[in-house]
Amino acid sequence: MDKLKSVEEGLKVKKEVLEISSELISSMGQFLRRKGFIEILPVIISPITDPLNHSVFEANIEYYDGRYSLTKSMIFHKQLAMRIHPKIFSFSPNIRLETEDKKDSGRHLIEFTQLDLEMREATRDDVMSLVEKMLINAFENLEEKFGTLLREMNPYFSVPETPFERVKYLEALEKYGSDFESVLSKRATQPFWLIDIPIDDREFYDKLDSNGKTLRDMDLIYPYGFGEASSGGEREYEYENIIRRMKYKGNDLESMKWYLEEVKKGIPPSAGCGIGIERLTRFVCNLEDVKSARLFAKRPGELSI
Ligand code: ASN
Repeated sequence: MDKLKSVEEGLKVKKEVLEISSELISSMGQFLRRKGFIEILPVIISPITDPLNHSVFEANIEYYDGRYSLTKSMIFHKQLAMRIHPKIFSFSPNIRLETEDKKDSGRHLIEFTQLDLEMREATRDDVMSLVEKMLINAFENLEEKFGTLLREMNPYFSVPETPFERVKYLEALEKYGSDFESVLSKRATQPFWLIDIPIDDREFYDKLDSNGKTLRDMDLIYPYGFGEASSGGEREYEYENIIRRMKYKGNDLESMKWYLEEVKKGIPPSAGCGIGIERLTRFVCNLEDVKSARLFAKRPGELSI
């Protein structure tokens, strides 16, 4: 059990960081409510979850004759929720049992929370513009409540300017090579969007552009080398397209039958994204590792309380 960390490790988080994180959560929730969103309760276990675009250890629970998976992301439940309400969000706990090579990335926890939001009939631009306003509102509130303290923790803290720059994935790849995301993040002083991500680099559920190569999606990237903040996009919602995309990706159709049956009955078009709370806290507080951004942080390859 040499990988078992002590209780103290999980409790090595500054009180101020927790206060700032709490303020971020509260600001963003209030902002979304003002914009007509409702908060839905998160789904922790389900027979369906996000297949992701990279492999992680599976986290399943056998139950009677069936099997539940722990939520990797609430993407499919967000799409289904669109039948009931046009604007939803959830602070969604995600379990992704990442391999231990990600332990020192500074950005990975195997249990984390994302503010997952989804809007019916929306475009990628609608989501980007909403997120920009939501972050600016949250940063302004932080400035007001924690100004001096925040600047002590993070000399680079500033309320970002809108609109955030939009960088096309393939153009950046050509210009800066395969490490472009990290190169651009390190040289940036403002958050920016990475858009039009190629089909091979993302899951099947982000909508394919009419060019057949890139997706109608986006990642938000933090400056000063903090890297990826959020991913999202417009969604595939038509049965035939979803089946085609799943086959292209090699996803297991059988394990997704619950979702596919509902898609066949019809789900509305939508767009949305998820923003990692611990990464946002890390960025705002200028923390070296995301493990210092929450209580009871669990890093890849470790057991922790
Ligand atoms: N939350 C993301 C989205 O809305 C999905 C993910 O976390 N992989 O696109």
